[in-house]
Amino acid sequence: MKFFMTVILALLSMSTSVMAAEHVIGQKNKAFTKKSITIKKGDTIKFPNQDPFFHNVYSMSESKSFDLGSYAKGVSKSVKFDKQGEVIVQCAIHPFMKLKVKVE
Ligand SMILES: [Cu+2]
Repeated sequence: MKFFMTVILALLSMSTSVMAAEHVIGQKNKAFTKKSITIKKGDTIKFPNQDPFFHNVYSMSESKSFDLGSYAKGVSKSVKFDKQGEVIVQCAIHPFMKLKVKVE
């Protein structure tokens, strides 16, 4: 009985990790490749820099604040969104760059 419970718990934890999706939003031509995105709690967004200069992706939103630092072309960093809410993502180098992430 205990063995079956262990198996079931293992399967449950596997299915939740499979359900968490990874999204990709690049920085190209001084803009995010999407203006807004709706994701699920636990999902991850990858932010590859596709411009031949630096970007610095960050957010000061209440439900998720982070600063990925400035990084060059070809480099990609990811953020896991573990709380529901609306997150405004910006670039510290190009203040007009804006991405709205809705975490459901
Ligand atoms: Cu930038």
